[in-house]
Amino acid sequence: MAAKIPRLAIMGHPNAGKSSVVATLTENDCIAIDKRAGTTTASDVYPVVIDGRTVIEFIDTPGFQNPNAILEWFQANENERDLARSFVKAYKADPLYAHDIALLEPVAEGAGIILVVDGSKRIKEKDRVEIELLRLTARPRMAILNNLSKQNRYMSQWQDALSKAFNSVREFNAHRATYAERIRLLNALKAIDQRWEPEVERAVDAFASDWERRTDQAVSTILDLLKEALSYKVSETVKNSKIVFQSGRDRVKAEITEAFEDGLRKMETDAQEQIRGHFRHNVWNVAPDSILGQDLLSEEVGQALGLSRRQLAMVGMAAGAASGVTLDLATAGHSLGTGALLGAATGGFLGVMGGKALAKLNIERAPNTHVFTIGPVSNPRFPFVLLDRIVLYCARAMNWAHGRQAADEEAADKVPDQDVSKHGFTEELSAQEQRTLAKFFGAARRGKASDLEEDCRDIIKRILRGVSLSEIDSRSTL
Ligand SMILES: Nc1nc2c(ncn2[C@@H]2O[C@H](COP(=O)(O)OP(=O)(O)OP(=O)(O)O)[C@@H](O)[C@H]2O)c(=O)[nH]1
Ligand SMILES: [Mg+2]
Repeated sequence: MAAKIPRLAIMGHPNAGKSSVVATLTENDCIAIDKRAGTTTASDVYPVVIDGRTVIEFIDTPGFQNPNAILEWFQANENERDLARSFVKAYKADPLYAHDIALLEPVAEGAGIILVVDGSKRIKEKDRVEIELLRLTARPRMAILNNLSKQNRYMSQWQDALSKAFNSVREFNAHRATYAERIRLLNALKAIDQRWEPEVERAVDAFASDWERRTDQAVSTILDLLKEALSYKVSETVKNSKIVFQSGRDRVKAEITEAFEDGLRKMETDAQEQIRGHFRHNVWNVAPDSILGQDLLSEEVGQALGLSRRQLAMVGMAAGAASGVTLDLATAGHSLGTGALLGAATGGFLGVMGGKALAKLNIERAPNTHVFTIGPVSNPRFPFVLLDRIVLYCARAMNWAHGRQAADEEAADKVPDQDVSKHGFTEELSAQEQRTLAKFFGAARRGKASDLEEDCRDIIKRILRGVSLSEIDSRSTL
């Protein structure tokens, strides 16, 4: 017989944040959430499906309509063995209780209960009624304290009241919860009823291995982006008659430069889309001042991310010596390479990062034509910037709770800004790891496979793992 799937009904007052909790736990950002009360009007089952198999189910509900009447009935019938089931049986046909029956039906059939309360508000009589009513169902039950307006004054009162009636009481913020916090909450479900332990354990294991697989997919996406972007070239064959004058040559250079830069931007946005897919985000927004909202090739991004000048010089020398490629770092800032019509010299056609051109432009003579080629990227800073930015994007995708959706970050209860320094992840790596990456980038530029790819995979995976377990600051406010 197939194992029983744990099923939990999410209960609580209108606007307590029930749907937000379901959205975050099931990673479903399409569930209706709104600041107005009464958004959820019917109970809906949200299964978590991993590898085509449902591992746990959450039921989003509109909450009780007549809690006082139900409690009275429960108290009057306290000797019934299963109050939820008896109540449903007694009132199934009564239209007055249609909503409450819909709510209690899954509980009557054995679902556990998660009560969501807003711990920033004072406890009222109707809260006590619901707490007692849920206690009397005798189902496995957990209470989640959501501190919606960041008031700690009532939290300990809530803890006291809830811990008398629930098997477990936990604080959980459906807007800020990370993967690690979700797993901790699921793990705590094991304790609410020993009989559930094996099924919940299976669900938690499935979550963890799914997360591992998605992290691997993200690392592959990142490596593919790096290889594609660093070996990228754009060529255009132009008839000699079109470039007799300088203005004609400038036009071709401008066109090809734009095509090259747009190509890089598109590769980044394609990789971002894949990462959003890996982490199931349909709704997505970033603060306008975020480093993720700015142009990849802008000076701001170039300065905020990547290695420091000193680190870059160190890896440049190591990678250059190993591969026979001179990165010309001694003259950083005014190195323009051979055969190239570049940045400063031609009035800034090519993007410049850290004082160096992004790529070199070559013009080759052919019969009746000239072939203009730009690429691959020669700027030593760019690969680290590209890597940092896609890792940052990934950190955001991994840690952005689905219940937060596109929440208004300017709202009064916005989480206070952290004091984050604007620098990237690669800067924190060891010199050895930075050299490994630099050598891999060097091979990618030459379009060659590198035996360092697996080492780079490990380095990037370690960063992503640290980010998702909050061991590494994910700089989500960047
Ligand atoms: N800041 C913050 N806001 C939250 C949090 N959880 C929910 N909210 C907000 O609270 C409001 C209500 O959230 P819902 O999840 O729709 O609440 P609900 O209990 O399902 O509401 P009904 O379906 O109307 O009963 C929304 O504006 C949410 O964005 C949270 O953890 N932090
Ligand atoms: Mg709702």
